Amino acid sequence: MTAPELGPASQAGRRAGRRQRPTERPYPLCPDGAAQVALAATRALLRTSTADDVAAVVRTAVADLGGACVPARLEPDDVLGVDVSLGLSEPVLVVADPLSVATLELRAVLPQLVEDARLALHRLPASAPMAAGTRNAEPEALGRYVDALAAGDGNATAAVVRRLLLSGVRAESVAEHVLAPAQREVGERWYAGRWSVADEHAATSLTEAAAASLPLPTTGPVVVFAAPAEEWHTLPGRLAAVAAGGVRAVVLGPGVPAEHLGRYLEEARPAALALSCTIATSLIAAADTIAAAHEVGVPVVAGGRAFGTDDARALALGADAWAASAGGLADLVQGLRQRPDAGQVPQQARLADAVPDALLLMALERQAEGSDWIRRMNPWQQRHSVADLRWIARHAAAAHACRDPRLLDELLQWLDRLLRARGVPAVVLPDGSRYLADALEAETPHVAELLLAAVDRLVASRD
Ligand code: B12
Repeated sequence: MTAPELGPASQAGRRAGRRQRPTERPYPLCPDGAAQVALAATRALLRTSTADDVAAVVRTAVADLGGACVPARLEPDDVLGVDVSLGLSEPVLVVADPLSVATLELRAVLPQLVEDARLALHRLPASAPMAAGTRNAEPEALGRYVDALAAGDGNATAAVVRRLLLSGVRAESVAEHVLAPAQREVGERWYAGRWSVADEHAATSLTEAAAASLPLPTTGPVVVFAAPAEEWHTLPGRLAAVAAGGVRAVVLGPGVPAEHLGRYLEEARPAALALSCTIATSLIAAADTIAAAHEVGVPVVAGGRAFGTDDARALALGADAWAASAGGLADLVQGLRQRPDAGQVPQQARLADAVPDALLLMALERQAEGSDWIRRMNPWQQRHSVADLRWIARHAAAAHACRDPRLLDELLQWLDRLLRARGVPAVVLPDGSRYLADALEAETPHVAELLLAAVDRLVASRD
């Protein structure tokens, strides 16, 4: 039998360039017998205080029983079919001579040993190894996490996160490379009609728990993470906060009314407000939030999906800076000053944002005159159509406020794919949007004009 390959923990330790413990035995040498080795290993597991310790006990026990640990990717022969990586590294298999007593003993002892090691990992204090995190999550971790989400297995999602942290992965990387892309995948599955709203909620609740288990950065200037009123997407802000190394992050969670946030900021006096916006219908409220922060002298960095891919929307709404991700926030916040020329939300944008039901119903009735499909809708579908029209009007309002017509293009493309995937005829969206623009014309001509131009672009893009 050859000498054992590097075990999982020492691989992780080397990659991270972390301090290596001396290679002392984690328990005394046992004279003979698998039962003695198993007992000594279990006792040693009870004394472990780090993930490296746990992995070392397993590795030593495997060696004492006459086996060796080999990374599965090396496709070793004579494997016993047990992964002893404990999720701390890539899969690691145990090999032993199939004609030896070692194989019999390992078969008898290994399952319980691995189970005991898992329990030992579970009771380790989360904080110490987290603080030592220095490396990024491997891409496979995302796959493991999404599989656990899809299975609705909260123990498994928690275990993936915990093992990543225990193996020295930075909390920032767990947020940015595992939880955030996993949630985007959740959104894709719902959007494509593969997952119901209930499936999405079930998965999201597991990620909310996982995100809450990640430590927030605590050293540096205080940055308050908040969302404007009506914004329910709290995860983006929380994950951004976890990833914002070099600041002391305070997370307020779901949308806060501008006036209340202003009062809070006046007391807290943070270096900056990090404003997170995911849906464009909360952008006008975001402008109010920015104004409230400015009133008490707090500069604002805007971020999140709704602000798009450059600083145009953020600056038009009065923010002092925009960032695509929270990684560079600490530098950005240093010396961040309130801009003197913060913008105003145009009156027409406010009117269209608060579009009355009567106007939406009028647009739908006019559309029904020329469309059998709309006339045959049941009351539930009608309510949905009115909601869709409101959604479009509010995006047009936000596009006007941000002086960014791309915002409407994104919305119409998104709705077009969504409605078509759910069997709605292709003509319904452009027709409905045009009737809506007609209805908006009298009070909010700029908004109506923006909408009509965007519908033309949508139709042209289909040809
Ligand atoms: C989970 C979820 C929800 C949950 C939110 C739960 C929660 N606790 O957050 C609930 C069920 C409440 C929800 C509701 C809705 N949702 Co939703 N939701 C999602 C989903 C699946 C995941 C959100 C998420 O966490 N994303 C992952 C985050 C981490 O990524 P991120 O947003 O890019 O954020 C990163 C960066 O942008 C940055 N960042 C974020 N904020 C900030 C701030 C600063 C200052 C900085 C520097 C950086 C930064 O850091 C983050 C971490 O990397 C998304 C899909 C998606 N693609 O995101 C849909 C999604 C956002 N939702 C969508 C929709 C339509 C809705 C609803 C309108 C549905 C409905 N009909 O009711 C409502 C709106 C409710 C409201 N008023 O806000 C659409 C939006 C489409 C559009 N055109 O705008 C999406 C894209 C789904 C889809 N595929 O179509 N949703």
